[in-house]
Amino acid sequence: MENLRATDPEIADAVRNETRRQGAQLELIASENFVSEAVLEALGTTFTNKYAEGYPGRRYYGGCEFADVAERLAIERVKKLFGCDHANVQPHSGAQANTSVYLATLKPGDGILGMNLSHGGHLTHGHPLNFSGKYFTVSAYGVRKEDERLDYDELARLANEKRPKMVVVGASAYPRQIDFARVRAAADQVGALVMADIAHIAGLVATGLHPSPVPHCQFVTSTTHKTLRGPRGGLAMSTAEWAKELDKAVFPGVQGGPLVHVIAAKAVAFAEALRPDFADYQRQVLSNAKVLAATLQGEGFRLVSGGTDNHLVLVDVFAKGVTGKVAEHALDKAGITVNKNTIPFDTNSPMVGSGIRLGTPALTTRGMKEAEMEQIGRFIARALAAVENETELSAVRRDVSTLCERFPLYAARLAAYERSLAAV
Ligand code: DSN
Repeated sequence: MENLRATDPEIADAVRNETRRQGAQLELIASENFVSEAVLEALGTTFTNKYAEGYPGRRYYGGCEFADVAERLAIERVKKLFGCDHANVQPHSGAQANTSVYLATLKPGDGILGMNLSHGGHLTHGHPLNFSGKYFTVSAYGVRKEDERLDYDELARLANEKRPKMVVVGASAYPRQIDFARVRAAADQVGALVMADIAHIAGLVATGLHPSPVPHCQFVTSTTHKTLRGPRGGLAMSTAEWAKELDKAVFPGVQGGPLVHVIAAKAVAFAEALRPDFADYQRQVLSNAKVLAATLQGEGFRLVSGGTDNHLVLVDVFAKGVTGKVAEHALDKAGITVNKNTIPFDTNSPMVGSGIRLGTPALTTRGMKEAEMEQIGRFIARALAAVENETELSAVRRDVSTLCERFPLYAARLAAYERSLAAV
């Protein structure tokens, strides 16, 4: 980072410190991951200089021949990964992908039926504070109180009663598999379209470890940076009949120029996801989540829905007398990064929450396996039993550091940063 150091030492320092931080703590945020060096290289390229409004072969700017190469490769690889008819790789984020689908299909005031955020859904699925909740008439389904699993009967009943134009399915804090065929059947009763947002589970879907929504939904959206382990960004897929409308909605409907360097990095990540070792990685993500869940249960924690079928675990810490907010803070002091989360039927506000959400994608990328998950489950239990005990939190932090040192992250990159900054 010689140039960065010379031009902007403050940012160089922040980059070095962030790289150190990622390696020195246990990253359990379910929506995060660590991209490969190849993805990072593609992100830091001259493609960032290029305007390429339009699509491959029909751009509004000259000089797009290599941007076309990158975008065509990204599209082909998505189609191979998910078996979809059509893919648009330009959305800057998952929220932009969802916005584009709404723009392609709905008019202001139309009805959407989405999953309640506090039951595990997402802001863009109709939350009142999000544009989706302001521009559309929203009804929300959730999970059953008795087993905290998606209530497909309620979803079907609401679809019949509210007659939405679009049913949205997908979640950011739901630890179980989703039955997309059942959602489509409910939507079909009233002629509604279905959009599945698979941001969290995309890597599992791509490797066949979670049933695919593609055969059941007109639209499938995702981010590219969670289980899929690509750069931060979005992705939208559709059936052939909606391809034109979707593309028009992404550009010029919602966005201007695409981020070509990010599209190139997405293409690299999709190539990585097509390799057989990516399926091994996803299998390990699942196995690690199961072991982490079982360890926490063994330590007396209640898990929402009693366990996990995917990459994440939602822990009801309030049942043990600690709020999500306090738990997040204590774990942070212990070197374990998580996010507080509401749990279904929560009695605490979203800023406090009764739960914490834990995910295994990032630590699995780092090479950690079942034995480390057991160790981490015990670290979490120790920290949460001592949320006000600084001495014990520091002791857990030391144990966390010892574990982290066994699984170096971006080691060569970090060493180069250190050398470069030491030379100042
Ligand atoms: N903020 C993301 C998550 O953490 O799941 C969803 O957009």
